[in-house]
Amino acid sequence: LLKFYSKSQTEKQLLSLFEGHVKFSLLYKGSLHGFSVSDIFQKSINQGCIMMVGYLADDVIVGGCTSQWLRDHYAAFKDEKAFYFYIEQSELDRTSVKSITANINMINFENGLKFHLSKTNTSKLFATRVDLEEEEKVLQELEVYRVEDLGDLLDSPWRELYWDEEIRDQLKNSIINYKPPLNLVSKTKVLLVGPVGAGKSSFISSVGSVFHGWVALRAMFRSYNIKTSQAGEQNPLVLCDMMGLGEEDLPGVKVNNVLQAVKGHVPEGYKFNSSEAIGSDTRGYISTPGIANKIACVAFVVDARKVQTYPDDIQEGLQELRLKIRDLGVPQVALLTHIDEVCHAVDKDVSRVYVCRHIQDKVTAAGNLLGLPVSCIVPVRNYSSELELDCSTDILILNALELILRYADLFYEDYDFFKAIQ
Ligand SMILES: Nc1nc2c(ncn2[C@@H]2O[C@H](COP(=O)(O)OP(=O)(O)OP(=O)(O)O)[C@@H](O)[C@H]2O)c(=O)[nH]1
Ligand SMILES: [Mg+2]
Repeated sequence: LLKFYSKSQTEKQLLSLFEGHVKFSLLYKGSLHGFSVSDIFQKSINQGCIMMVGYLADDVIVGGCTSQWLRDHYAAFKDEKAFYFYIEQSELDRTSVKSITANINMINFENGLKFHLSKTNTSKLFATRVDLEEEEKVLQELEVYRVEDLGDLLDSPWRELYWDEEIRDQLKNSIINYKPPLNLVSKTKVLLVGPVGAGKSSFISSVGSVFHGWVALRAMFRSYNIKTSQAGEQNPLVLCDMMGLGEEDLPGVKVNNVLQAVKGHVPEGYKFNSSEAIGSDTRGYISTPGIANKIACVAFVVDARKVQTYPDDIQEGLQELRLKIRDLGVPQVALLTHIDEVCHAVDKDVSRVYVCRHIQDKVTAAGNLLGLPVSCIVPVRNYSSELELDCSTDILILNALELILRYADLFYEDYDFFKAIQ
């Protein structure tokens, strides 16, 4: 904001114009982008709620807000949330309006405030305070902001996590240095299970990305060793990918075949076929799996967008799996994916994940769906289309791995006990 105003004071006043928590993102600044009205339109269209802030001489600020930008430049439209405001001698004055009129030369907040282009000099913008019966005045600066509603954000996070690079590196190191407990196995096997398209394979490739490995994924039972250094050293953590659970008539893996994999019967590279039941006549079938073949932790992967609406057969399949896997003594956790697609604020900044009320609800819903306590469920954002790594995204992925490994260790620690009772 302009130099002659202390930024915090003006910003506070502007924030106070709105009822809930909001955040401003600058879309347009006259001195930067030029004072052309068509540029303002172009930059502001389809951005949701927009606030214009104009600076006149003598420290006077005039501005207005609309809850949606016009699709048609030549339209008058109703806007229940629109208002205009003046700040003069540090006093803020806000007036609600019911409608806005705009064309290529002007934007009119009812009969209060009017922004317009001079007919003679198109490189200048003007504002008129019509309600004060003032003549038009030249704008020294004009800023347009997108106003983001943070109303769904909690004041403090419901789960504490720190988001700096040091923490990320610590988490990374703790996973690089991980060793399975009790020298029972050299590798800890984790199986990802969940509906088709939930993000199982993406999670494995995201882990690969965090460690700068390279992971290619195919639709078969495959285990992925994560390379944790450029030298190609392999981590004792092995993530096993498989076909997703199918909905209704869609092809997908059946509950019994998942259990076969958990028990360690399914050979590496097995190509799932939704109609075939895995059994002793399956090629490469491991009839007497040792502890090294067995899965030490099952990580359910569910899509945050669908967690409350999965069809009955998926819900039943997940419940059945949970009970049967529990009886095998295999610990279970869950990853909630696609969180960026249920919360705009989280899409912009993943570190907001634990202040988003919406995502907290989804985690609770995932707990109900799977019959797991909320403490074993973590939200993650997979690297899907992004090319750049992001520290907070890394932290969530590493945090999920840490949870998985903590539970996998319990499998080995309790192994003798479960072997004895089976
Ligand atoms: N935006 C977003 N997209 C995701 C996320 N996770 C996965 N995706 C996308 O969702 C689609 C499905 O992801 P996959 O990883 O193939 O899902 P899957 O669980 O392996 O699916 P199947 O192997 O078919 O059972 C892909 O297009 C991914 O790019 C996420 O956290 N955020
Ligand atoms: Mg997959």
